[in-house]
Formats: sequence, structure tokens, C-alpha cells
Amino acid sequence: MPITTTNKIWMDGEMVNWADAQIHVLTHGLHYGSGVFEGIRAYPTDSGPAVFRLKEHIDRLFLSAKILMMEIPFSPEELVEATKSVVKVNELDSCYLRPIAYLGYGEMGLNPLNCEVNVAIAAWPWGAYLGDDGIANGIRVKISSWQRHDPNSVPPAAKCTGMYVNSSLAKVEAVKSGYDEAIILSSSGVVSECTGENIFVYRNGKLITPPTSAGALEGITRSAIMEIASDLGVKVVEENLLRSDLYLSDEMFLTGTAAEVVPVASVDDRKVGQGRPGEITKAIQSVYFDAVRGRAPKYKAWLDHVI
Ligand code: PPE
Repeated sequence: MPITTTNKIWMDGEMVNWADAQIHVLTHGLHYGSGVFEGIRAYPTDSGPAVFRLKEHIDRLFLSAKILMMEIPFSPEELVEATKSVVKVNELDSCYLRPIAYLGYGEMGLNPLNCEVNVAIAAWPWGAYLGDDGIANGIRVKISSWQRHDPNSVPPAAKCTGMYVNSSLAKVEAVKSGYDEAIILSSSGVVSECTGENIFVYRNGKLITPPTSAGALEGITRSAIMEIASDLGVKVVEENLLRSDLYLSDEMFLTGTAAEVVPVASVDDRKVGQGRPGEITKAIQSVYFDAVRGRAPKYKAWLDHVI
């Protein structure tokens, strides 16, 4: 998907023109994957654009940085304000936002402790990550031959740039094989997550999502969906899933900031339920889309208005 450019990018405290938001080729993060990032969405509401769960995303950025022993030279409050200012200055009604903190230029080698930490926040319009048809009718997924990295090699709780080589390998394999998305198993063989989404399965009257110990990111959409599902009276549990649990599920969907809530129509060519989005999935999806657009009073606290 070619990126749609906007006007300004926030870099280390200043608004910079999109085309001038450049870094040196010897930036540490480029060579060693030493960056942490977030993906956030802003949606149109009746009272102007609002950012979904902004504080939670910025807090997670700081938790990722803590794991990497990276000192972000701004406070969470400053980055919350900076993120909102990027939406405002670019006059965006809805957009995807990408805050990133990375080890900068000046030192090379694997001891990063003397590197400076740079921070940038970009915004651009981004449509349905897995396609409009995927959101409406469901996608085809495949179990990847690539495993999620073991928590003692790269901790999945740190949303760090280097970690995404694993996700890209799995995504490319799935797409080249004619599927929309990959499901990644942990090194112990249980279901972890997708390349950039958490997984939910509905089976035997309950909604199940893998625990973080299976290598799943503690997704912010995941936690919103768990709350929405409970409020709808659906039983929600965190439990390990085997690949056969996916084959036998009645319904299945993926969640993520970029992907939003996407039904799964088949796994490894086995239909999920009737091969169409199920009733529970559709109900949850509908409340989610209302919540992000400020149409669900119960979840107003998740929105941070920009103006
Ligand atoms: N798992 C992974 C590995 C992941 O990258 C994401 C977000 C999630 C789960 C869902 O987390 P949350 O967004 O908090 O619900 N993936 C981001 C990156 C996508 C990209 O292509 O870049 C995102 O959705 O913004």
C-alpha cells in the first residue's frame, strides 16, 4: 500500500515538513532494529477527530522502551500532546499515527547505552489494513512455517522494530501462498498471534484469546474487545489454543489498531463456521466501530478529542 503523504511530521519536539523528516544512514536503529513504536488511529466523531486510547498507546511505548533500557527524552504527557498536535496540524479527520523512539546517530556497535534517543510521530490516512472486503466478509489465513520468537530471544511484550522481521517473514510467506494473513505459533506449538493482530476464537459458548505467555502482544484493541464482549454478555477467557482449536472454531476474528476487527473465513483452507462472519463477531465489530467513532456513550472514555 503506497503511503499517502501529509504535511508535517513531529521530530524531537519540532514540526518538520514531510519531505525533510530524514535521518542519517548510520542511525543505530536502522542497523540493529533498536527502536520501539506504536500504531494508533484517530477517527472522525461528531465533535471532531478523536484518538482511540491514546494514553494507553503512549504508556505501552514507554514499557517497550523500558525493556530495551531506552530512556525516552520526553514525558508521556508531552508525547500525548505531540500526537494530538500532529493530527491537528495536518488537518486530518481520521488517520493512522506512528510514534517511534529509536537509537539515533553517533555511536555504532551493540552496546547502545550511550546512543541518543530520537522520537518522531507521523500521521497519514490509512484505509482498511486487510481490505474492505476482509472486514465485511472475512479473510483467509494460514498457519505460518515461521514461529514467534521465544520470549528469551526477543520479548514480544516490547513492540520493537527488530521484532518485525519475524512478522514480515510470516506475512510474505502467507501472501505468496495466496492467503491474506499468517497465524504464528509459539516455539512450544501453541497459537500466538498474527503478524500484526491478536486472535480471538469463539467455540463452545466462549470467546478465547491466547495469553501473553503464548507470545501475543498485549493488544490495546484486544483489551477493548474483551471489555466489549463481556459487556455484550459473552464469556471471555485467556487460554492457550492449539491449531486444531482454530480448525474447529465456530467463529474467529483478528484485532489490531491497523486491522481493526477482521473476521476470519478460513484457516488452512478449513472453513471457520459457515465460512462467513459469525453473529458474535458481527455484534462485537459493530460496537467497536461505534466506540471508535464516538457513537457508543459507554466507551467515550477511550476517546481523546484533538480539538
Ligand atoms: N500483535 C502484533 C504483533 C502487533 O504488531 C499488533 C499491532 C497487535 C498484536 C495488536 O495490537 P493493538 O494495535 O494494540 O491492538 N500492530 C500494529 C502494526 C501494524 C503495521 O503494519 O505496522 C498496528 O496495528 O498498528
